[in-house]
Amino acid sequence: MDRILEDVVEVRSHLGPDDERTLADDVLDGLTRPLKELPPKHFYDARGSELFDAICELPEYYQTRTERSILEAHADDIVARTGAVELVELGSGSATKTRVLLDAMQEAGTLARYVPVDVSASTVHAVAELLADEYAGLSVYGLVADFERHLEYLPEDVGPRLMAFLGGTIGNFPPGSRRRFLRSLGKRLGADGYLLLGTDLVKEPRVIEAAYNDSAGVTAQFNLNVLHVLNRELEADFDVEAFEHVAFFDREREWIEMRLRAREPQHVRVEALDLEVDFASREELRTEISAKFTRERLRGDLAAAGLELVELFTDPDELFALSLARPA
Ligand code: AVJ
Repeated sequence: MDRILEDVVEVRSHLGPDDERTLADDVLDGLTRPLKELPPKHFYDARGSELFDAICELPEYYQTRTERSILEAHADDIVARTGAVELVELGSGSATKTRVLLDAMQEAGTLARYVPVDVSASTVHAVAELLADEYAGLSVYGLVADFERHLEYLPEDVGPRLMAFLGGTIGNFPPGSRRRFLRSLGKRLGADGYLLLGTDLVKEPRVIEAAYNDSAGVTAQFNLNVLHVLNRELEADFDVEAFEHVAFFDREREWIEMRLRAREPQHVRVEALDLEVDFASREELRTEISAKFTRERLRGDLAAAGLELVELFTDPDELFALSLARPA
């Protein structure tokens, strides 16, 4: 690292030995239920993150590029309204969208600090150094942490905070924990902070389903990759080829479900857990829900979390939304 950067970049890690247990606990809980289930966060090993990046480039997967276009159109407005001096970004990942906001803050002359939060230490270090180098005078406080459990480690705000939770990842939370999580974000906004929340919107099911059943089969690989994660991390012996990718829009709940369906009966051993799991023919394992929102649902969820919807930005086709909210 540059000598100069050492003064402006600080990275703290709050992941401990307990965090390795979450995969084991999730697998033990999830695979012994009558309706088998795994939380989507285990998709993202190195290969899974690569596959997700590839998904974002797919013609059918409109979310990423639409969210970016909304940000580009409204970043100045967002910065002007919030007076934000710092950007806290949950699940920072690759910094393309981050730059749009940081550019607007720099132009407004308010940019002071960037706080990326991610479970991947290498991601946080890389993005911290890159951006501290790119933006003169920017101080970076990186947090290697699980934003579902470690928000208490966020530093005190240094002025009006903009907390960004982009990409539509809030859709992975089932309705109850979604509201609980939003409430926990609200508590970390500081005195005059705002939340910037990205959500996919309800639309024609055909369009939504195509985004999770792409013709190149990348989403299928992404879904199946979680079985490779279990094979490697927990010494399981899933025959990955024996499962197929399933994704459909549940019209009543207004969410996408991704599942892995056993093509024929399967017996799986998870060595590290001393666990044996059986799948009947065509039995499904749910691997993700991805909720789609209406304005009413957004307003309702935010209100239930003690937040007031200040402005909702969307694209001309109303595919995706960026909500700006503050404590009510
Ligand atoms: C990262 C949770 C927003 O739900 O669209 C993409 C993950 N899953 N394709 C989404 C995902 C299948 C994505 N999120």
